[in-house]
Amino acid sequence: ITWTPIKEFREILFTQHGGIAKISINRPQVHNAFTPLTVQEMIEAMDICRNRTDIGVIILTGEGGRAFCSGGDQSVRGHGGYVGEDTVPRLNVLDLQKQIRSIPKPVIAMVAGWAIGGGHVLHVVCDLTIAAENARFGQTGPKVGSFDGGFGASYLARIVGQKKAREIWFLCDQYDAQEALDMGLVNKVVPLDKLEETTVAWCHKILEKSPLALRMLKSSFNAELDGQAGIQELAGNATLLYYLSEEAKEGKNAFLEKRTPDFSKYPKFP
Ligand code: 2NE
Repeated sequence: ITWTPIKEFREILFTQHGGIAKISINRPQVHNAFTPLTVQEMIEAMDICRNRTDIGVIILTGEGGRAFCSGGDQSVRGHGGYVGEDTVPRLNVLDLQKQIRSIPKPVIAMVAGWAIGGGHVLHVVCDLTIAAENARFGQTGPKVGSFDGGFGASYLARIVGQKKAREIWFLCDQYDAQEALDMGLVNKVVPLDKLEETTVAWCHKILEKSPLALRMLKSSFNAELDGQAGIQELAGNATLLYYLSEEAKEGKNAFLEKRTPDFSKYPKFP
């Protein structure tokens, strides 16, 4: 599989294969722990994916085959957050989580090795997860003086159930790929050497489908869980569809032509 660079970054790789974009954390020496810069770069890459009409699906992963992501880089954890070159403490991974959920294109976590702590939450918020047999999942928050009570707790509980989610956070145990599959935390487990090939095959299946239907479905799944923000996303898609109609265009055209709109020919569906 040939991946063509989209944009150069310092702590991530951002590449493309046809309609598939791949965002890969490139800090394998620390099991792809993220700094504020890593996250800022992922946010920018995700934004590019959102705006590029030729991109239909996004793979989120980590370089090296030994880790997807081990969470926030503890060596730059300061007073009130993770500290980058500007010395400002941040938890900008929370913005990335929201972005992954709201981008109107499927995001697939491709997990080899560790998906731990804030790295585990990143795969949780992706739409789908494909795991290699060497994948290991878990939270460490209460062990290292942290927690994610947002999507990391409530959305995790929606996926694996309340009892299991509380076990994951309270015990900080690690779970292998088969255990993750059994609890519905991942969609598929494959040998490590088949991970990318399988993920790309899933992407191609998705790319064959109607992008608007996928978009509506993603926001529909979110709407039930995300309250007013979820409804806003779903309603935004309704507006998009309405703008495509002749009926909506009649309203705009009448305004620009300084006449009364004539909606009489548009049906009042039962
Ligand atoms: C992932 C795990 C279990 C792997 O263990 P092992 O034994 O296979 O590897 P090792 O030797 O621990 O790690 C290899 C190198 O990567 C560094 C290690 O310090 C080590 O460096 P050297 O000793 O070779 O120099 N490394 C690994 N994870 C790192 C990290 N997160 N930050 C900085 N360096 C890291 C084991 O490595 C582990 O438990 N890692 C820590 C996982 C963790 O606690 N992550 C933070 C959770 S909190 C969080 O992510 C968060 C949040 O809760 C809320 C908001 C935002 C973030």
